[in-house]
Amino acid sequence: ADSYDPRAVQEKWQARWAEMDPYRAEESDDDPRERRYALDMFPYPSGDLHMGHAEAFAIGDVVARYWFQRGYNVLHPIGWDSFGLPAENAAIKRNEHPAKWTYANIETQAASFRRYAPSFDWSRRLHTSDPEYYKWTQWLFLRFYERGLAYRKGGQVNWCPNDQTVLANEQVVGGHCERCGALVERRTLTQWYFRITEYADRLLEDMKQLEGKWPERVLVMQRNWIGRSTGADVDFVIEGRKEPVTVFTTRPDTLYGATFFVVAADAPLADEICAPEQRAEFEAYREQVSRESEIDRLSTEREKTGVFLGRYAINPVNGERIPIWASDYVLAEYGHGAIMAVPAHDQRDLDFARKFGLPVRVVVDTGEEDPAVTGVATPGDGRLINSGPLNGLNKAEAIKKIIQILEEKGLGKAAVNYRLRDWLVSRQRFWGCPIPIIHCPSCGEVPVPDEDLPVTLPDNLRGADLAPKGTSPLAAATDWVNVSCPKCGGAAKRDSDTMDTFVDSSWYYFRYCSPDYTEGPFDVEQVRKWMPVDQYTGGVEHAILHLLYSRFFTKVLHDMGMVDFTEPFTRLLNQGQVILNGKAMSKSTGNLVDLGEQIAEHGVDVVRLAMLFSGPPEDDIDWADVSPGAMTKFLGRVHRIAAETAAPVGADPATGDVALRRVTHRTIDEVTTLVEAYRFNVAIARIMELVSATRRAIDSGPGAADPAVREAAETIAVLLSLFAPYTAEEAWELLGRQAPVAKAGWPSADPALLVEEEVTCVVQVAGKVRDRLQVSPSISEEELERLALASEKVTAALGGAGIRKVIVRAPKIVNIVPA
Ligand code: ANZ
Ligand code: ZN
Repeated sequence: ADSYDPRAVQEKWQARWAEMDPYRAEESDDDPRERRYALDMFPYPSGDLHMGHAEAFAIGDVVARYWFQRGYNVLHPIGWDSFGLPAENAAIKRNEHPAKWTYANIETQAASFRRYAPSFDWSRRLHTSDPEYYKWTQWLFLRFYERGLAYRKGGQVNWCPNDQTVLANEQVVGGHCERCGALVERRTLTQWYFRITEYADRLLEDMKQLEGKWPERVLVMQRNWIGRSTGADVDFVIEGRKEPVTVFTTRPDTLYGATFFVVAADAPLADEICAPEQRAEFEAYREQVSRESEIDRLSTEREKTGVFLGRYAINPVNGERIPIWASDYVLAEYGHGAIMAVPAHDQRDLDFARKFGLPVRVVVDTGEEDPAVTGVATPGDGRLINSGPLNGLNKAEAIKKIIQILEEKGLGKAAVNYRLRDWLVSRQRFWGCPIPIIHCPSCGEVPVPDEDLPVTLPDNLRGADLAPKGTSPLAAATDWVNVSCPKCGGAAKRDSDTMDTFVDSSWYYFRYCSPDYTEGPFDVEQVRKWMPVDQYTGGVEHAILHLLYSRFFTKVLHDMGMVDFTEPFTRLLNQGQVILNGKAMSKSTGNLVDLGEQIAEHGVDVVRLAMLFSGPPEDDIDWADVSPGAMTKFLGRVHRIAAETAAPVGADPATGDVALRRVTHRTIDEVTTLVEAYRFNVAIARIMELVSATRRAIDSGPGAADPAVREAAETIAVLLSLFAPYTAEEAWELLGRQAPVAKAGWPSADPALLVEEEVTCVVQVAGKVRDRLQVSPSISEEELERLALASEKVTAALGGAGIRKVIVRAPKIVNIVPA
């Protein structure tokens, strides 16, 4: 009887659902339902879907399906993030165009999605590599350009020698390329940037809207990435230089303790001011520094290195002459690329001072031992000493006072600094969105006119044409790159770089609101109705990059008057990873489970349920620990209950067994709360309990013809439809109901059935009834024993005798046998 095979019903329902198309979002205002937007991070089409996708999309689908059941007008779209390097690498290897590999993989994934059956509105499908989409990526680039938010500048950039392209700072992890792991080099190149730093304050400030709705750790990561520091800019005169040099410090209170000055070895300033007699040494050092990663440079563990530049700076408050050094621990691109060094109170400065024999002067008495002796800097609070007008003040008072003094004398001012840098968006690769700019020898940078968009990629390049050469492969496509200038008509060249694919993914969720719109990137009216996204589900690997960029785009669109909100994603859920045997899955080590094989073996419902039942959605799932067999059995029990249910459709449940009805309604109540709190694993456990109770009611209770059994069976089907859609649909049909179960409507719990009933428990001592307790029918044996032993009447009956044995039959009898 338990021979239900969840795989057997998949094809039947997949075809029927495709016909019914039940998950269309309704655009019309005639639809009175409240709108909800459930968004999943869209996939990159690298091969077929994998276990990670299966988990993420199962989680996102629970939320969307719950909203469908609650009667909302739900937008739950799907698309593909389809530009990117892997397609290009595959094309080079196979001597093809990247589009071929890309769109073939998209079809494979789409077919797998159809089988996996998330509640998508397929009519809104988009691909970022379609000209209909990237036309608007280019349009947005041009709007950014007009607003001064897209600009080109020369400077030091991260260069991946393997991928032969630049990388954003965000794409360098521990000094290595995020994609291929190669050691990243620094190169001086002219590149396109988005001025995200202009939004640093708002990106921080608006996080208030996300408190309690986004995972705290994501907010912390964003905050740290933006890295706001407050302090002061202080101007130091350099002997023999007209312009003073500004330094940023978070500790202007320690200004009297500055005993030397350090310039980033790779900053132009170091090169400019280096004295002739120090030049050879400096240049050798600078060469060494150019090969170091930023992480290494900032490490406090490393031994300090540097060279004296043969020049001196003047401390603006006490006129002291301090030597100027070049070192790698000061970064060219942070603050002003130069610092005042206060070795007594900053550990890196102290390490440097001790290495090169520079003086250490304590200016804040923290009560700790002399840093010059201990080698340990004292960054804490204390009383200011050796500091003229600051003497006697504490740190906060001294900071305030010195800023006031500096501002009065025009020697400095309060300042805020950010770790965040502008976003480098140009890539020297083919398979990306072309930058819609033309370079004209007479007019300079000329935007491609809107009416000429999209600038499409050439489709005649193959294999070796796409190989990385250090410049974009597009530069070599002469037919494509040579154009006439839109302004003067003269010979000009297209910009041959393409955009970082994170640009494509920064606005796709707007496009879903009106995917076929031809008048702009999106229909502002539709966006106003659907957005912000109510629930965004995806991996924590996007905690910084994608989410920060999307937040930035939204704010720019807000400033352009195109949207009326400033944060795109109201709630964020980061699912854990699917691992195996305690380790990340990986092709190269063979530690891998194939989703297709799992589905072929167990069926979609079992895979989904196993994912969702294994733990809270945020936790990692070790596939070695899950039990698909148990899920198959459970689904079999659901199926059998539906098949055996004998009360007719519409039978009045009020005439049914009250005990089972209580379990049913308690389950509805609890599952509702649990789903809303994303505790899907516990919700499934509750449904399992209801299944057991229903089984008992059929076998040894009121029987299959009781209307309460039908009520329970229908409830099981609807609740289960969030987690195991195929079996739920099949059960629904067996119960004589009309598909789709997904829109059956969420049941509501009858409050009258939620009130805990009580039963009387008889407590006996040596076979004689001594007390009667009113208890819950579901009380545990332990709890009941505790209550019985606490009874005064029992204590009196025992009369000081010990206890030999307690026999508990919850909830009705406790029998105490005295010693
Ligand atoms: C003097 C001083 C005294 C500092 C002291 C700290 C403690 P955050 O918090 O990260 O913003 N600094 C400034 N520009 C730098 C650069 N380009 N590369 C490396 N270090 C730089 O750090 C600001 C502090 O880091 C600044 O405050 C400066 O050192 C250093 F007891 O100035 B401080
Ligand atoms: Zn021109």
